[in-house]
Amino acid sequence: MTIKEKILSQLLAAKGEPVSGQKLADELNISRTMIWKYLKGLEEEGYVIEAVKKKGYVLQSIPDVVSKERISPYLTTSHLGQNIMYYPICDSTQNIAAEKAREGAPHGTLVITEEQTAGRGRLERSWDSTANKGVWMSVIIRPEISPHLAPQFTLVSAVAITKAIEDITGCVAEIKWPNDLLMNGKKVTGILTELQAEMDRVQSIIIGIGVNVNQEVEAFDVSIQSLATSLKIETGSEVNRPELVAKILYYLEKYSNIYIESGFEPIKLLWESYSCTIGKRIRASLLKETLEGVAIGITNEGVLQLQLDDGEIRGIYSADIHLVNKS
Ligand code: BTX
Repeated sequence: MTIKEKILSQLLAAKGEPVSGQKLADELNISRTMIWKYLKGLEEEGYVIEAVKKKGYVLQSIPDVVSKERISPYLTTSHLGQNIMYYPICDSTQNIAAEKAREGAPHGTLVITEEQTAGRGRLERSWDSTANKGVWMSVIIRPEISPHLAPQFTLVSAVAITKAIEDITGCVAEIKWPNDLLMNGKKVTGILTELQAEMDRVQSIIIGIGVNVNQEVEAFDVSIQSLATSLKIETGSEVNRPELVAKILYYLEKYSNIYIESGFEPIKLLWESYSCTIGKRIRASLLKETLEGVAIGITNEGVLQLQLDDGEIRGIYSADIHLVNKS
C-alpha cells in the first residue's frame, strides 16, 4: 500500500470519527506537513475531509469512483487486484487488458473503468456500460493450464460473482449457462472470457465482467430495458462499487485456486446450486442450428448436456439459450 492508501484506509476505518494528524505522522514516519499534503491530494480526487480542531481529520464523504485508492482498502487477495489499472473512460477494458497482457502485465492485473464507449459481449455484441453506475472490469490471469480448460473460467467466474453479490446485497442471482447472471429473470451481469494461448499452454485468460450496479431502468438503452436489471433496481439500495469489486476478486481468486488444485467437480456443485438452467426446458441457438430439449446437467468440462425429445443427449459447447414453456 502507498502512503496515500494507508492514510485513506485509516480514515475509512475510523468510520466518521476524527483521526489524529500526529498519530498518522508517527505511524507512517512522515511529517505532519506531508500528511497535510496527502490529505489535500485526496481532496483533489473528490474526498471531503474536515479538520476538527485538536481532534484530527474526519472523512465526510468519498467520491463514487472505482479507482485503485478506493478498491485497495477492501482487498483481501494475494494476487488478484494487486495491480490495478484505472481508466475514467475507455473503449473496452477487454481491449486494454489484451494489450497489457501481451506486454507482460502480471497475473491478477485488474483493468477497470467508469465508462466504456465500445463495451462488448460475445460475438461482438455490444455491452451497455453507463458511466459511474456499473462495474466494468477485466482481470488478467495466468494459470498454468492447457488452453482447452480455459472456458471453465466463465463458469468459475459466474459462481464467484454470484457469491460476491450475495455477500454484499443479501440477494441471490441465478446463473444462466454459460455467462449470464439473472435477477427476477433479467440480466444483471455478463461475463466474457477471452484467451491468449500457444498450442498447449495458456499465456493469459482475460475475464471480462460487467455488473449493472446502481443504474435506474432509464439508464439502460431502450432496446434492453425489458431484459436488463441492476442491483439497485432489485434491492432498492445503492451498492458500494469498490467493495463489490474487491469481493468479486476475493471469490474469483478462491474458486480459481480450487479449480486449478482440485478440478471442476467442487465448483460444478456450487454452479449447479445457483443455476436456473438445469432441469429446465430450453431452446439453444447454436451457430448453425437450434435445438430444444431439457438441460440435464453440465459435464466436468463445463459442457451443457441437452436431452432432446427423442432421448438423444447432445453436448452444447457454446450457444445462446432461452428457457421455454412446453405447450
Ligand atoms: P452477451 O453476448 O452474452 O450479452 C450481450 C447482450 O446482452 C446484448 O446483445 C444485449 O442484448 C444485452 N446487454 C447489453 N448490455 C447489457 C447490460 N448492461 N445489461 C444487461 N444486458 C445487456 C455478455 O455478452 C458479456 C458482457 C461482458 C461485458 C464486460 S464489461 C467489462 C469487459 N469489457 C468489455 O468490453 N466487455 C466486458
